[in-house]
Amino acid sequence: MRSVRVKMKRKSGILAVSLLAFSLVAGGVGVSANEPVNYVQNPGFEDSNSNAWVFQDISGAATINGNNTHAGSKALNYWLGSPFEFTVSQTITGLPDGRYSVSASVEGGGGESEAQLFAKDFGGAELTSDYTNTGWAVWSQPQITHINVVNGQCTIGFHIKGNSGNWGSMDDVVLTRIGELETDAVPLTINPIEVDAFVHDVPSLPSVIKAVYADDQSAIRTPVQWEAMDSSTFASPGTFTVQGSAEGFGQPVTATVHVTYKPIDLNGDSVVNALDLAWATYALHAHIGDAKWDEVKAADINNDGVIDQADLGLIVAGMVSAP
Ligand SMILES: [Ca+2]
Ligand SMILES: [Ca+2]
Ligand SMILES: [Ca+2]
Repeated sequence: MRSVRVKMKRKSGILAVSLLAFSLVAGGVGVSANEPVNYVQNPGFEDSNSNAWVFQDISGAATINGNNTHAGSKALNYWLGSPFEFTVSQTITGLPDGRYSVSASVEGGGGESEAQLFAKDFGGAELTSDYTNTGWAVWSQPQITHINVVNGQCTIGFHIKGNSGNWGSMDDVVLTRIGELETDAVPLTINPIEVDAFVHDVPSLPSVIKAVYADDQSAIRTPVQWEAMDSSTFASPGTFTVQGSAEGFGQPVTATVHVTYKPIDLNGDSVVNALDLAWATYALHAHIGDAKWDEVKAADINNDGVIDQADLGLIVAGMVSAP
């Protein structure tokens, strides 16, 4: 009897502390006591009939069920035997202005084209934490900590673009207020932008670039305008750089373009030899506009619209230098 009484006392003590934390935040003081408020509804997916989470999932890959839970008896799980894409999100309103953090526990087999925790619609550019699952029950905690809420709301969720057979799960989503709005600019790093192009083809530069926060590795994506490229810069093999300006960045961004001839292994057997030369010789004198051009254009190694001695010469050069 005594132990029961002690337990009840302790429980009511915890309740009192969390109510205090809630009333302080709700009152606009912005100070949380020991237990920060988690603003997410149904954060551990324990209620599978909850309307709190909105599914945009045409393929039906995602479900709340009892597989692979991080805590409790349910989690958000996904699997499909064909390529799929879905978003599961929740819009939270009534948030006091301030800086917030969102995190979740995730695991899975990996291999997705995209696996993201995201935060958006809070008055700033969408933020993502792009994560990689590394195995069954190997839980990791992606986190986004630069959510500066200025409009009283935030939409958080997961976006998964999966390949056939990909699977994973998410659980224990936490959105907490971690401080006042950030006033100082936080440095962002733009990952090197590398672009490959064949000679004479206009290099395809990205229209949006990704910039990453050093501390939590979360990222924003922002449109970029590139300076015009003179066609002479990609008329021969080599490397050159292009400058661009990205929204919200004081300094220019740089893309490095690697220009190469087209592959000389024409029959795709990983060896450059007389068979490839014969292939190109068969197509000799063909030029752009010919009926069979699409069929033979791979032999236009220097990509100038005609198959001639220059292309044969490049293949021979590759044969000579082959091990
Ligand atoms: Ca759970
Ligand atoms: Ca070959
Ligand atoms: Ca050519």
